[in-house]
Amino acid sequence: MVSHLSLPLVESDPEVADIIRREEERQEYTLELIASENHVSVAVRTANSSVFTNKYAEGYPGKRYYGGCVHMDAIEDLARNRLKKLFAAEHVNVQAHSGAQANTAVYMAVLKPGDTVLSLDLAHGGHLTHGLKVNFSGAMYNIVPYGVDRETERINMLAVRQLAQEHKPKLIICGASAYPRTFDFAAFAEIAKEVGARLMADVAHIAGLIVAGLHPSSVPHADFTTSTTHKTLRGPRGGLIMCRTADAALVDKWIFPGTQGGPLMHTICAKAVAFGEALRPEFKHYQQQIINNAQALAEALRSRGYRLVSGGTDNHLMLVDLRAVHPDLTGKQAEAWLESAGIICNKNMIPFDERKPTLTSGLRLGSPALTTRGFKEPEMTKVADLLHRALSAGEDEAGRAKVGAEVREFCRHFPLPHA
Ligand code: DSN
Repeated sequence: MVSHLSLPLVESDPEVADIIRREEERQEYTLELIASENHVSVAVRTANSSVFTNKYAEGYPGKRYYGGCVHMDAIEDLARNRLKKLFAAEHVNVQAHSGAQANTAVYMAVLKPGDTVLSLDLAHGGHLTHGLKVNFSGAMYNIVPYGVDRETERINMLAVRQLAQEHKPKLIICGASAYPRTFDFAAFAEIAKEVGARLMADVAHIAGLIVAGLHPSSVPHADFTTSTTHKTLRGPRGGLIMCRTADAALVDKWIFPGTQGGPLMHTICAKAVAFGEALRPEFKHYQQQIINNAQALAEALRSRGYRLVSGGTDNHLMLVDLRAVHPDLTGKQAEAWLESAGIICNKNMIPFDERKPTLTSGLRLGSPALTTRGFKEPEMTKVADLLHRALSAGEDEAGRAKVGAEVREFCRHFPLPHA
């Protein structure tokens, strides 16, 4: 493959250039099934590596702490306006360096140490910043977790309401990193209202689907919506917050100066480009294809005997319970075997998993990245076949290598976005 590195980097630092070239090659010739990853456009990548990386711009447009911010203001305003339009949001903040930073700012805005927070258990699909003990959120706040129903493996809103009434949380968090079903944001908002809690929706995984109208939006219901920008939204690695005008000053204050210093202006520049792409009609088609592809992959896996948590998926991801086909195989071992065959995914707990988080009984698979490279339903069926064959080869290294060669050839027909 042709590398896309610029000559100055190749000449000035061949060691780094070589590592980048190898990563380009890895991405080009492997099947990316990590649900939270994607391949950005060349336009997004160009903006992300622009001269905006040279500039300090602490503060907000029109109120900066440094001179020379005229173009910083222009780009941040453009990013903010495009984002407002995408989600019909009253107020947005595009400075959060990441999803974790976005969540931190919201917690600082509405909580005091020791306050009670109701959030989805990480072991049932939640996120570490939603209250894991070893994360600041779990160390700082009194976390009451809700889980999924054992039978349906879906969030049971009656159970959420009961917990909320019992524990009277200050903040309710909805959103997940491994939940294949639709969130009922309106029901969460109703519960929050009943118990006097604020509501935060972390839509990092499903942001692109929301923009396309393929998942209900959290924005009319939640006090705060946080997200990353690099998953289904297909922008640069970063975060954002959306809220109502009444909370705008509070949110902005807790991003800067509350929890961050100088914004990453090159990332904000790339966010502006990504938001511009998401405003185009083709973005809706892309999101619809993500869902179609997830369903095709789910169906092909089911027909090969795999059990999917909750029986399937409404969105871009699925959780595969490996035990139905490979009772002794851990997610950890499966992830490693698949990687050796060029299929990249992550081990994941399934609800009520009896194995440790470092082993797990499941895999999380997502369709956004493969959809970006042009895969449609027939290709997803082939992905399921390759995946099943690699796992069935198991210890047989030669068998996995054979699948790996097919994966490489397959990828050659679907090149990544290039200049
Ligand atoms: N690590 C991300 C994911 O994979 O879902 C969430 O932050």
